[in-house]
Amino acid sequence: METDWKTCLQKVAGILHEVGFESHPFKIAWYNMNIKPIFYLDYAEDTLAVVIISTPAMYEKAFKPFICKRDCLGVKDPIDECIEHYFAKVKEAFPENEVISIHDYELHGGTRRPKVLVQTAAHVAGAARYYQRSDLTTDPWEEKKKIFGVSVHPKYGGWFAIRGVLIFKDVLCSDLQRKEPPDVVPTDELKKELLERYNFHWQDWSFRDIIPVENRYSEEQKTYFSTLPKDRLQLLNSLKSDASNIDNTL
Ligand code: B12
Repeated sequence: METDWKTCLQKVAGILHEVGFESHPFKIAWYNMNIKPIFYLDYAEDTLAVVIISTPAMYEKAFKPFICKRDCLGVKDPIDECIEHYFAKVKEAFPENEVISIHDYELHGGTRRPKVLVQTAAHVAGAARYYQRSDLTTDPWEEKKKIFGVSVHPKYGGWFAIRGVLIFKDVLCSDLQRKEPPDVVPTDELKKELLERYNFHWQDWSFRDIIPVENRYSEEQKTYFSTLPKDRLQLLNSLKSDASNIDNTL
């Protein structure tokens, strides 16, 4: 029997939302129409895809319990391992369907080109607006200067990450309605400020507070992310010794 896209979305949300993720659907056609052909996702236009965002709550609700339950040997990045665990959980819930997952960090061999442009995906899904220099009416930077674009979430500003996409290869969503991502950074002045903070001062976290937010990363989470991956093992060990982090639902 053909799977209904609405049922798919409900199931995905049921697995991910309680542990601090958001899921937003989009059609493959919406994604492909914005980008250069070299980045296309090669699926039928009406194929259902879902972009997965981690909110500030993911660290406490998914990551800490995951770390306490598993032996992370430092082979892979523990955050990546945790996200992979949850993506796998979603796939397991769809034994009848072919679900393809692409993580934000996956690159094509050789070219090192990202397999998915998650900022574009989150924009077309209406989840977080992607601000680029081309959005400014007057471009204030030197033409040759590389200015990276940045996504802003209506509730969490810059306090989130876009973890990847799930593609339901055999599920079509012809009647899915497109939602415009809210333009929460409406003026040229603020857009310029956002792009400057993101490109030149990203380490001070300030681009994340470009708009008032509902929730941001805890101090502990900030410490974790600002610690070099090679030094994170010690932090992880202290998390493990705190029994209050243990959750038996994994
Ligand atoms: C490579 C990479 C880097 C590289 C290069 C940055 C770059 N943007 O190219 C480096 C190492 C420098 C980097 C650094 C950082 N990164 Co980085 N990075 C990536 C990664 C893996 C790929 C980006 C990329 O190469 N894109 C390819 C280029 C060509 O894409 P593009 O510029 O968007 O161009 C497309 C659009 O313009 C589109 N397009 C054209 N017209 C239109 C119109 C519309 C309406 C739309 C929607 C699209 C669109 O078409 C183009 C393609 O043809 C992404 C994750 C991912 N898979 O997307 C994270 C990502 C962009 N990074 C992220 C972050 C947070 C950072 C850092 C702060 C470090 C960190 N991890 O904490 C710094 C900040 C940048 C800085 N000041 O240095 C976040 C950004 C989150 C956000 N809020 O936007 C991402 C999304 C990772 C994530 N999981 O959330 N990063």
